[in-house]
Amino acid sequence: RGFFSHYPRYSEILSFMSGLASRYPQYCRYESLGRSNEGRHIAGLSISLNTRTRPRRVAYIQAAAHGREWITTQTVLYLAYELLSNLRAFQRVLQDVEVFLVPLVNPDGYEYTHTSDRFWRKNRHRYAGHACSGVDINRNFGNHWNYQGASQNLCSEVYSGTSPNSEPETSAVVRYLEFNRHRVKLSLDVHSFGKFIFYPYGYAKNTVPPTVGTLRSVALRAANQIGKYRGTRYTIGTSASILYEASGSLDDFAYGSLGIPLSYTLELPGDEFHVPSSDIIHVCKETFAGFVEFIRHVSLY
Ligand code: 0X9
Ligand code: ZN
Repeated sequence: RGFFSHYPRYSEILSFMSGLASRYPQYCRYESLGRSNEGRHIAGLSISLNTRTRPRRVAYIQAAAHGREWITTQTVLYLAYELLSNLRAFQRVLQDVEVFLVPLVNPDGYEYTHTSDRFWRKNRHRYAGHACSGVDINRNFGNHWNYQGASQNLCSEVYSGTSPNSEPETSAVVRYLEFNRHRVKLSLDVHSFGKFIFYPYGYAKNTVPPTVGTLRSVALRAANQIGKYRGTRYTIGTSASILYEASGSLDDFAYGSLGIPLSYTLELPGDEFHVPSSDIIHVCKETFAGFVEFIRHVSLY
């Protein structure tokens, strides 16, 4: 069974990641950013041309902040696999750039979608005396926290948590990004579904960031690269203007709070959250071209 023809469980994902790290020790490092509510690792992979020197810039890409968005993890693991299998071809792109991947930000939610509820979105934070559980990790970041498109009702799908950054999954990501804030030039948060590339700000309508021109043109180039594989067409804009307002998301936090110049949320294709297994490889391949295009722009900063 090929890795990209089925949806792996948490433990299979971790072995795939540590397998890559041990197969390419000079180019790839496995690390845990912290642990989830239920104690699982928030696992990261660092990919660069030389693990002994520290590249000046970082391209950060994460997936599956929402448990049910299975396809997103696969595309990020495919990126790791393809980069490492063809490192020579990507020498220029990786010049002084480290690619840092977190394919499964919400391992508890992801496992829960395999065991109990296929369409679970949030993490698995339990509250004593409450029947409802879970915080939406993509409403828990500390930028305009709980301002719009988020809820303080813990039964809501967009429950923002007790305070900004209250969740271990969120703070693992924040700790990494804050520690590396001067090196991280790209933050890509991969979600599904809808074929969108969102740039900031998503917290409110008609909030245009100063560098909107750059944000748009890089997104346009990535969308063009994605389209080359089989014609998939993405829509580019802010989530507030083309989908809905939602505050406390990673994209706004990375750009607005940390000053990371290229910050996006990708919504992968699919007619629903579940993408058939036979389509995994195609989504991985087309998205790969987009990822590489985004990473290419990191070396300009
Ligand atoms: O609602 C979300 O978190 C994202 N869509 S999803 O269907 N995958 O849940 C979109 C987030 C876009 N970014 C901002 N609104 N800031
Ligand atoms: Zn999502």
